[in-house]
Amino acid sequence: MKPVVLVTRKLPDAVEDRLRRDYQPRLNPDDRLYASDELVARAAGADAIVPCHTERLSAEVIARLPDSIRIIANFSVGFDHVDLAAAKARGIVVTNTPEVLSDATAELTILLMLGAARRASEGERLVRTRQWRDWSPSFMVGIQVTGKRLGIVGLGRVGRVTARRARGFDMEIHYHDLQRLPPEQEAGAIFHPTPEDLLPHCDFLAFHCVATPQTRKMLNAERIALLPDGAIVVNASRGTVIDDAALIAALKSGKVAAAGLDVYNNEPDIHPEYRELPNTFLMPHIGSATQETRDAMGFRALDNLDAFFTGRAPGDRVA
Ligand code: 8YV
Repeated sequence: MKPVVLVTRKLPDAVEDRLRRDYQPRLNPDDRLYASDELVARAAGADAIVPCHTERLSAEVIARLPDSIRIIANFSVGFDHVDLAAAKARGIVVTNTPEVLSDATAELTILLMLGAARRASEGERLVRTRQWRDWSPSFMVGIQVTGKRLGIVGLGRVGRVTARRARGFDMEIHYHDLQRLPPEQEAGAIFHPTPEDLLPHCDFLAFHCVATPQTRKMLNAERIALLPDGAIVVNASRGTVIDDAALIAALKSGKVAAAGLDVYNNEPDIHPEYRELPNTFLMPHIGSATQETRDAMGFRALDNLDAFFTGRAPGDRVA
């Protein structure tokens, strides 16, 4: 008997084809968002769940899952939406999809840097709303990216690709991580043992760290004060790393010249002031949203399922 797999969202066609071939999938062709009760009900009799970050698998939800569920194979690299301790306590294996989305997410990070620095939102709005009337040497002057210092919080898989791309703009790379990386991974990036050490060196600051209680509100008012005046902040990791009130105050005062954001606290109901500010460049959590990457994420989640159900260790086990 093929294992029964509850798939919470509509996945790419090629991924769903493979699911139909190898499993008994419960698909979501209308891509509706399942509330917890519905998710638990749909999991009845299933062997596995393939969720996205849009499903919160809290301890309370995990406690209500049927005993038949043996693995949660996430369609995401982030797993902050899953209570790993609760899953572990119930003997449920949890996996994620690392590596395959590093290029796409790093691309988006570069877009955030360029979009924020070169005032892309303002410029686009001017053209679209027919308010672009003339040109002058002082019109829409932004901040140049080339040759600036980029500070990266979390020089992991995505952070290292961002660093590589940023070197194409002759940027000097600084980073903070829990520990110093080996030289081949640093590739010349300058290590700072604490965020406080890193921040004064950041003309641009990019977050690529994991959302944990330790990184929650990592960018707060005290730390923003350590940035050079007119720094640019970008975030394609998780919204929780930013204290929204503090960043918004800094965007208003000009301490932070601009922000490029793809992720937010409380998505999609984000802090409303981000929308009002002229110096924000805002994307709707699309870091991994390319055809190639979404296919690869799905295949990676299925590789993990395949391994689990054929008695091998899934490559991307996180719990
Ligand atoms: C996805 C992401 O949009 O993988 C992640 O952690 O944030 C993005 O790639 C999403 O999580 C898919 O579930």
